[in-house]
Amino acid sequence: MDLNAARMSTLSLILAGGRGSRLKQLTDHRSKPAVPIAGKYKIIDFPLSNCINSGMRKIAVLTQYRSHTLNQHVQRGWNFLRSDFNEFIELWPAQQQTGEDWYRGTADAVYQNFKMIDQLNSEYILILAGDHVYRQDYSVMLQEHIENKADVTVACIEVPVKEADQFGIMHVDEDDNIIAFEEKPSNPPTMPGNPNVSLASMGIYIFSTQFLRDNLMNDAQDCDSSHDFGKDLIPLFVGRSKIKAHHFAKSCIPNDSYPEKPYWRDVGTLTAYWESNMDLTKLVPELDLYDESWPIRTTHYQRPAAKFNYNYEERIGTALNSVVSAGCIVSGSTVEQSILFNNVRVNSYSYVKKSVVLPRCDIGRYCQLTNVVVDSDTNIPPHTIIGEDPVADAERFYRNEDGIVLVTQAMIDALPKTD
Ligand code: ADQ
Ligand code: ADP
Repeated sequence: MDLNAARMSTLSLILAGGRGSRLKQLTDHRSKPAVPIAGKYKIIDFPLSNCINSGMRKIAVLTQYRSHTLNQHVQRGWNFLRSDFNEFIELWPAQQQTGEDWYRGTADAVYQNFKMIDQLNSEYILILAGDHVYRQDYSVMLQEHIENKADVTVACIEVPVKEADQFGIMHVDEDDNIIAFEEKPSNPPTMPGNPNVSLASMGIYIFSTQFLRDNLMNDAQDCDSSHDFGKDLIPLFVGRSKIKAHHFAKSCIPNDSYPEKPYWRDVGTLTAYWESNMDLTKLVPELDLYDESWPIRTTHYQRPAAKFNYNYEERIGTALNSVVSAGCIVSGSTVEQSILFNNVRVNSYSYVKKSVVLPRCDIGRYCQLTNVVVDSDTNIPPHTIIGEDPVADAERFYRNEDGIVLVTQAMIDALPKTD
């Protein structure tokens, strides 16, 4: 089968059902793939765009937890594929198809949809997480999977050993056969000859459909399984099946300025989320959102352009090293190294630094925000200072061990009223 036929015979499943509780109140009302990121996107726009750009255009998004804004986003912005060309993006919500249970884990989410999967007669299944920020050509990984005649191929990337307990960690031989795999090990093994780095699974898998079907059927019957790819299935294949590693560097779409730095982030924690937004305020970010050959798409609304009102007397009213989205007005205030999502207002004499302000927020006059993530639809009252006093921040808002403060409208509403 040539690569084009193989692409057409690949079904992409985006796992988008998890809560992502380490993002704290950001996932109170929405699932992690629906969390806004990088000024105008939602996290799920990255795997969806990668699929479209890779020519994998049969896509199902498996949803479960608090999926309203995710559904709305996919329905409104991602309904342009043509079913008469056999291309589609569908939402597959958990619907107790195999019994009483909702999706019990990532593998169970796929298992419960196998009737629908079988109807599509795809040779290959690409499994993706809905919560990673990166640009990847999945067809390069597919080609490797086919050339290797693998049962399953797992995408991998080198990560610092201090972060390795957050990932599935593997060992490979000189032919990239996976010879050991442990999910989130407390004592992560490092790569041979490099004690600072471990080889992590990116949670991106290509399966040959028949192999996946057989193994999911077995897993579903296993009472001891948590029905999770990383915890249960992938470790089981090691030593028994043809399980190969695919190095992300081969299929990453890099920024031309950093060809040696493949950019991939699992924005699992508040700090990782804040950092991946901050990455975009760098002079030349590693993640190139301006590369028109690999566009990241999203749902569009009609909005006016961003506006900046300068106070000539006080010499304030600008944004420096920042990403400012459509519909924003920065008025007589300073925004530095920050990301303003759409329709944000920053009012006079305020100073917003190293902060991420989600859609439709209003920052009142004389506020100072440093290292803050402001959830969408939050009105920060005038004279609010956040990021100066760790004790006061932790009392009023959510402040993590890295000093990142998360503010939501519910937290503002709970503040004692001052007249
Ligand atoms: P985690 O990121 O911890 O590890 P998990 O939290 O299970 O894996 O999430 C994977 C994806 O599946 C997410 O997009 C999530 O939304 C979705 N998901 C979770 N539960 C679901 C459910 N019940 N139904 C539908 N979707 C669900 C995984 C691998 C590791 C690997 C990391 C890389 O297990 O081996 O290193 O991804 O980030
Ligand atoms: P969240 O902030 O929860 O991530 P969204 O930003 O996707 O969610 O939007 C929340 C709600 O506001 C949704 O109902 C969405 O359709 C609506 N919405 C967002 N932007 C606009 C807009 N410019 N015009 C009208 N409705 C909008």
